[in-house]
Amino acid sequence: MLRRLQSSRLIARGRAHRYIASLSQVLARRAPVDVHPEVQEALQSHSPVVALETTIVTHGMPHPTNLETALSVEKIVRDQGAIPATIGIIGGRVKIGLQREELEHLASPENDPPATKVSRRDIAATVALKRDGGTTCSATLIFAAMAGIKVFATGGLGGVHRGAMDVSADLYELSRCPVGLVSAGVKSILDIGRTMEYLETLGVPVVSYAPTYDFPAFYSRRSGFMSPWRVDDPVSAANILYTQAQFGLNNGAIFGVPIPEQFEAAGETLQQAVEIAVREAEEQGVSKWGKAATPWLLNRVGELSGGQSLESNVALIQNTARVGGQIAVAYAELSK
Ligand code: PSU
Ligand code: MN
Repeated sequence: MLRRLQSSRLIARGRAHRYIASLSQVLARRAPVDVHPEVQEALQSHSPVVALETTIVTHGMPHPTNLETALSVEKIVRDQGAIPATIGIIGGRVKIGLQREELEHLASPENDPPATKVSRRDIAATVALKRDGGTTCSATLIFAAMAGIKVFATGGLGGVHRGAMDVSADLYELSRCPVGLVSAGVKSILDIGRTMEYLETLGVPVVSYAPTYDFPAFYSRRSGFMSPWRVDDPVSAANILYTQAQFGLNNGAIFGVPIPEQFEAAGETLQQAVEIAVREAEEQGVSKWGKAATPWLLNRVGELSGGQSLESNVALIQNTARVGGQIAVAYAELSK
């Protein structure tokens, strides 16, 4: 009985699932992974941990806002009673939890060669060639799942791009990493309707963490597309993740947390900038550069909006970090 209870706890804590090796297996194979001592201690004692990505640092925001934001987000996670694990790759070593100097290094605009933007496909090459890498949601989900981290907070995730056949790897990883991704929704640089349809096909629940079912659209609180589910407290969100774990459903879930209300007005202006940027990207054939599309669009929206997009971006990720911290605390409570 005790053994059965223990194994059910292991599953709920994300230790036992089929698609991704556990951290102990990976370490036993002497893969170049370093776990921050504080994160390791939290994982061992089953304390709440929140994963954070680094593409937002290397490709999503200009210096020094990228560094300031990453540090502030770590602090917000701590303020909720959880330990932040910012994930990235430095000199070919995967870091689960970055030291301050490592974060400063990734955030620096002067790295030569610059850090790569890493999704699943780029992990092995970045490690083998000893490069630096900012992990996207997709790669961050993989390392979070490996470590048994159940909650991950970010700003925006990727999705189905408009028109072109460009579907973010984030969506596939959500279908095979049992991690709750807390984000402010997807940007309207994407086709939000198709992104939602595709997530349904992949079996990934989309949950609005809001008073309405409306799925948030990053700069704006509502996209006009309805999520199938809605919660507005951390315990309900954690319960969904816990139930998925109990049933051995190895997929993740998306929690869409709308940007704070005071940024709603800016959202309308930003929407116009997004429309212009998407048109320009098509005209200039940006999609030929593959993974450059998202960073290019983010940067162009920033230019067109005179920096207003950056202010909204900082506010919304701080908000998802707060909610992510709370969900992680609630999850740890459930799996005790
Ligand atoms: N959307 C944003 N900001 C970001 C990203 C997306 O508003 O920084 C980053 C995230 O790391 C996300 C990645 O996982 O871009 C998606 O890139 P792609 O569309 O190439 O999959
Ligand atoms: Mn893409």
